[in-house]
Amino acid sequence: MTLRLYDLAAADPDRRFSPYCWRTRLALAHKALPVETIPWRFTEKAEIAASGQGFVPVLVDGDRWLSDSWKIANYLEDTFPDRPSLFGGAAGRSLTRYYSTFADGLVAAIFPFVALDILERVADKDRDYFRASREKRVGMTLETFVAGREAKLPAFRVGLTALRRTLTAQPFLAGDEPLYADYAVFGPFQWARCISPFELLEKDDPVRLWRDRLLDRFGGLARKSPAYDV
Ligand SMILES: N[C@@H](CCC(=O)N[C@@H](CS)C(=O)NCC(=O)O)C(=O)O
Repeated sequence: MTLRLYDLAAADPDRRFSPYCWRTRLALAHKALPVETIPWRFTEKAEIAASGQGFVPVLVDGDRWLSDSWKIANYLEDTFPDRPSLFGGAAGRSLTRYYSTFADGLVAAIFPFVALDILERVADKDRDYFRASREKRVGMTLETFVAGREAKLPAFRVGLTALRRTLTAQPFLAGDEPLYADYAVFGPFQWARCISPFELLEKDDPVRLWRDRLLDRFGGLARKSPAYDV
């Protein structure tokens, strides 16, 4: 039975922009598992109610409804053990949890650069919900939150130093070939380029070159998705 994935979409249903859904999509591709992706909007909570919560990714495997990208990655690893491993063993699984958590922090670090760009591109029916829920979260208007973003860029880029040094020494976080740790960290960068024309990474930044290598994986799965050339 084909797997189904509820995947966050903008007004344009082909513009998929969730950092968490991108992790899952690359994990499914890594395991060579075909998936039907279903465009989902923030306010379509009823469509994923069977998962018992209101966030995507939601993966449907037969009568099983799974949520949370980390749980889904573990489910895929355990359910399809004969397919290429996402973690590279038990120690790899534990270490990957750190990368996944680190990547959650990247989502928060990138949000001040892209918050208004998201607002402009979400479906009409999502706009009020997105503004209200995010302004409550950040404690100010999105306009104030994003103001002067260029000035915040140098500190953001310095914050990527450990990532940059690692990716200067080796092509992927997992070594010569990517594993889920790479997909987890890639998600926030793919989120940004799918929803915002703001240039987060300099063209010759090793982090950007690594991101671009991942864009080309799986027949260009992530590169083919609507995005900005930044
Ligand atoms: N911990 C979750 C986070 C998922 C998440 O935050 N998803 C966002 C989309 S990027 C969402 O569905 N938000 C719904 C909302 O804000 O109502 C995971 O790793 O899957």
